[in-house]
Amino acid sequence: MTVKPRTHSAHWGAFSAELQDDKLLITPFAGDPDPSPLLNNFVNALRHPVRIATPMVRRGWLENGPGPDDRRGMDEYIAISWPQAIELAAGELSRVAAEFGPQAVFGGSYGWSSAGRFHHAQSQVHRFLNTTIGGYVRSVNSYSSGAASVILPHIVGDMNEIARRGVSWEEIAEHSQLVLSFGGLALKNSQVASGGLSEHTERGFIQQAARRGTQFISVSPLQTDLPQEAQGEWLAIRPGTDAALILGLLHVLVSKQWSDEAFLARYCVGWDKMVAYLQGKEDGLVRDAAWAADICGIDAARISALATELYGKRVMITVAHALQRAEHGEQPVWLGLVLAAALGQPGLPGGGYGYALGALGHYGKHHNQVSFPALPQGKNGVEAFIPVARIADMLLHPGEAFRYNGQTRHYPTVKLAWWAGGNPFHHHQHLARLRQAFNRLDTLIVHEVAWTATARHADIVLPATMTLEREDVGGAPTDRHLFAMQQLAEPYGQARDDYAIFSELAKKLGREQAFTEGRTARQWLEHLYQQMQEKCQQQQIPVPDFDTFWQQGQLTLPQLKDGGRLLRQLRRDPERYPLPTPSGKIEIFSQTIADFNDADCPGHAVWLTPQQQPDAKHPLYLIANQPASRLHSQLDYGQHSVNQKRDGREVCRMHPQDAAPRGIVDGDTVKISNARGAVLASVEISEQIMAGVIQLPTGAWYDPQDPQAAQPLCRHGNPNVLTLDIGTSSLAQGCCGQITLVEIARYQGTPPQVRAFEPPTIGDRLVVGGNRKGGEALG
Ligand code: PGD
Repeated sequence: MTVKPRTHSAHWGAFSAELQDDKLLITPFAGDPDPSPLLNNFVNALRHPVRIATPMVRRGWLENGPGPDDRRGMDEYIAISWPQAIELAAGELSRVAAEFGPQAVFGGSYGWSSAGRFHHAQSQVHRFLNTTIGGYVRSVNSYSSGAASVILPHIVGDMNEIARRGVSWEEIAEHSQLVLSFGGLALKNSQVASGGLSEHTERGFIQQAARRGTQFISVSPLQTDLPQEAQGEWLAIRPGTDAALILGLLHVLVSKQWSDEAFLARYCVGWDKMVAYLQGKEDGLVRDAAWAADICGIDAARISALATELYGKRVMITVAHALQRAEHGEQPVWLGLVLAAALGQPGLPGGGYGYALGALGHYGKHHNQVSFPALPQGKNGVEAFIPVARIADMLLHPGEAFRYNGQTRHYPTVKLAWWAGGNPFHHHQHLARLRQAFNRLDTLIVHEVAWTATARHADIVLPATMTLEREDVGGAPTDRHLFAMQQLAEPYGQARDDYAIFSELAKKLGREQAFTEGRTARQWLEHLYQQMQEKCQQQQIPVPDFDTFWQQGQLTLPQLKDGGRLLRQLRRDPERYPLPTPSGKIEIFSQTIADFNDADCPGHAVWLTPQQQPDAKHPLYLIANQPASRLHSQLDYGQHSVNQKRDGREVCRMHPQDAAPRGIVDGDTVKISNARGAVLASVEISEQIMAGVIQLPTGAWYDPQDPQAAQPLCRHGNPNVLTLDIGTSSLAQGCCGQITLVEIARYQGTPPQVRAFEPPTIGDRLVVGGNRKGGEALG
């Protein structure tokens, strides 16, 4: 089949795609100065055998009916028709809603799905559940910034303003003298942005800044977290100890009287309490450079020298998302801001604090004057929610109390979970525990493009189209280009768009009009576009009509250059532009947080020793960070991702000093293990990682050799087998997926074959029996 070039967009870049004799050819958007190699993950994806071709139902669920079942994750599936699937799924939703109410349905459905704004799967799930059964148990915050999104509103008033709308790259390239980056600025992270990213400009700006003389210092266990273009310095730090380092730096500034007392008095509250803590006024423990050195592994002289380098310069402090995906992850986020304040930098051109700069392609960009609207989600009548990473706790401990942002709440009792556009067996921690948690459900319904581990745990699997098989509009508030995502290929097998699936289900439930409002998918695109067009007209921004936009394939929107405005305005006039914090100032001490009385997040930033400490059994840190070869787990079977694996396995990195005593050499298959399980990976020996640390990126599809084992072995290299499923603190309850502790050994014998991309067993016989309603419907 041959199809002429069509415009399209992904979270990792805009492109045009064409089919030549069934071969997919991708050409990056001509305006992108540094296109992402992730585009190559599309070339073999459309007709890959791991795609899901028809609706499926898990045999155990069909035979025994809804209910807890340990066979999830290892059962076979039965292919069913769409009418059967719609009947089963709608029937089960009705049963649960009638017996237990919508508060027994979990519809958080966390996940990035695809770039199109209309077919955004999570919004579709929410709208469907709101308009059909009146609501669902939702989740709040994200796996990306679980801790930061709760702490930042308390201390600076607004997360968006300090992150997405923070100081721009343009300003940094022009003004910053020193960029001190905790967690680095790796381009593998800024190559993606939810909704789309048409211009990858980070490399260029870093290059431009370095040429002008900006000094870059990256504090990280991994040298590769700072792009070569920065020509910067790598300060290797023990994982999870940045808070201690920053306290040590603050102590030096205070003792040398280099802290900007005028700034601290006028624009901040609580500096006196921080100084008392640094000096150990209450507990006798002085948090000086020597104290910090013992914890973070950077020697005291270097910490003092770093403070000297910072003093008197235009300094930009950045703290990566990764740092707060760890025990007490709130603390480095808070301390990064305190350090910038102590240096008197917030609000100066190219100075201050950029939370998560470089962690995603959104940050450091300008904002569109008008954005493309989201699909309206309707009203959720259920009050219960969980912090997103507490999913397993909720399912394992219904009714139990938990702390969140100063409140004591209780986990709801959930019977049915509906997931579209996410992969919990990629994004969650301690996967054996997650499996136990999902096994408690009556029913798990999943819409997926391909047989991910999440789909393999589902009771009803509904095959979804992938982005290239449908129409949508791609765009983000930080991307000046809006793209018509034109359909390139027919859906795989019987796959349907999430919207089509939900429309059919809503019809079955007698709520079609409420869900669809009488619109086809194309009519929704036109409707949403018209809403944007009206807003543009109000602001005298010329935009073409929908048909012209669709034909042109793209549109350029005007942008506001107002990055960093929150702190710039505060600095200009704190009375006129107070921060949206209780004091109107930067809260170095927060009375609100102090009054929560949670020992694991007191009223000012502190160093708290994590419960995970290296010991004889697990002497090495494992960093489970974002992958370079794909977005999360998406298209792990794609060409580019597969090409970076070795023997089909994910590659981990370790230092020669750790490899030699274990007899490990480059290219070996290794087993990385701890009390929660083990994973196999291929090893690369590298001096770009500090000794005592192993790095294994996330995103290799979970491929357990023994799915039922309490400590499973993943043949493919998914590090979330090993990570710990606890909250960052009682304040935010963010995920702690970034760091854990492990041992590593050479794999003895012939390693088992990776089977992650083979579909599960599909049964050829429909066995209808037991006591279930669904089976009767199929009979
Ligand atoms: P993705 O792989 O993007 O991961 O977690 P997330 O669940 O978002 O999953 C998206 C899924 O949606 C894919 O399986 C894809 O096939 C499917 N999909 C794509 N398009 C569609 C569609 O149109 N319809 C449907 N129905 N499905 C679709 C990411 C999460 O992981 C995030 S954001 C972060 S930041 C966390 N990072 C870490 C980490 O650093 N370390 C650890 N250990 N763990 C993490 N987990 C988190």
